[in-house]
Amino acid sequence: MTSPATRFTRAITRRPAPGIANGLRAVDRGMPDLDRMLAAHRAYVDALRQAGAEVIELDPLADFPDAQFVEDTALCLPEGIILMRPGAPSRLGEVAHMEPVLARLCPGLRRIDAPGHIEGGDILFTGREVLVGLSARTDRAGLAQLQPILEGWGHRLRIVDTPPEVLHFKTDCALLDEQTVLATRRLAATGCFDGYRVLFVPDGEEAAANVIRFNDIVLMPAGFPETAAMLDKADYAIREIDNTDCALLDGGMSCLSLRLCG
Ligand code: CIR
Repeated sequence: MTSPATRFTRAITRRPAPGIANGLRAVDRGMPDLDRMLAAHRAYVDALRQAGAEVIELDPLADFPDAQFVEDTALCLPEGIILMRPGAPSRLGEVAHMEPVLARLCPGLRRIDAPGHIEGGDILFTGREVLVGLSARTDRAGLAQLQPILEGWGHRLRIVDTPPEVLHFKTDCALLDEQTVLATRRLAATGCFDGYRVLFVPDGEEAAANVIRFNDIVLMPAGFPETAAMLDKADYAIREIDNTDCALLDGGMSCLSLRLCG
C-alpha cells in the first residue's frame, strides 16, 4: 500500500487548552471535560505512534479554544504545504502559531490570503484528486487561490458541496484507500464520490464517518459498533479512540492532526 494519500511519516498535534469550554460548536450538547479530553488525546497520539508516526506535540494555545483541531490550519501534500485561512474568525490566529512549525519541516510554504477562506477539514486528498467542499468555512475566493497552487503541483481540484447541516466536508467522510471512501449517505447523495467505492456508515452512526487512515491503521471514534464491524469485515485494522469530548465541539479524528510524509 503506497498511496501518498494514506502513507505518512509524521503527524502534528496540539494538546487541548483549559479554555476548551469556549470552543465553537453548532449545537450545545454539554460542556467538554478537559481531563477526559486530554486522556483521549494521549490515546490518539499513542495510536499515531503505533501506526508509525513521529508525532510533534505542540503546547496548548490559551487564547484559541479550538486550536487542538490543527487540521484546519494547513493542507499538507507530498509536494508542499499550504497554510489555510479559517473561515471562523476566532480561529484565524491559529495559523500564525502553526506557520513556524511547518516552515521548519517544509521550505517554501504557500498560503491562502485574504479575502479567501479555507479550512483543512473541507479538503480530502484521495491520491488521484483533491476534493474540496464549499461550506460555511470554505469559500470560492479561497478556492480560486488554491486551484493554481494545486495545478502547479500536478493535482486536480474538484469542487464539491458540503450539506448545509454539516460543518466540514470531512465531517462526513474519510479516505480508506485510494479507491475507497467511508461516507454518510447524505454526503454521498451529492454525487461527489462517483467513481469511488463507498462504504456507508450505518444509519444512526453518521458521527463515525470522520476517521483517518494512517499507514496500515484506521483511527476511528469509539462507540460505533456497526461501523467498526463493517470496517473490520472489510479488512481494515481499526483502532478506536474516545471522541466524546471533541465531539461536543464538532471535532473528530481527522481534525486532531496534520499528517505528513517527509
Ligand atoms: C470548529 O468549529 O471550528 C471546531 N469546534 C471544530 C473543528 C473541527 N475540525 C475539523 O473538522 N477539521
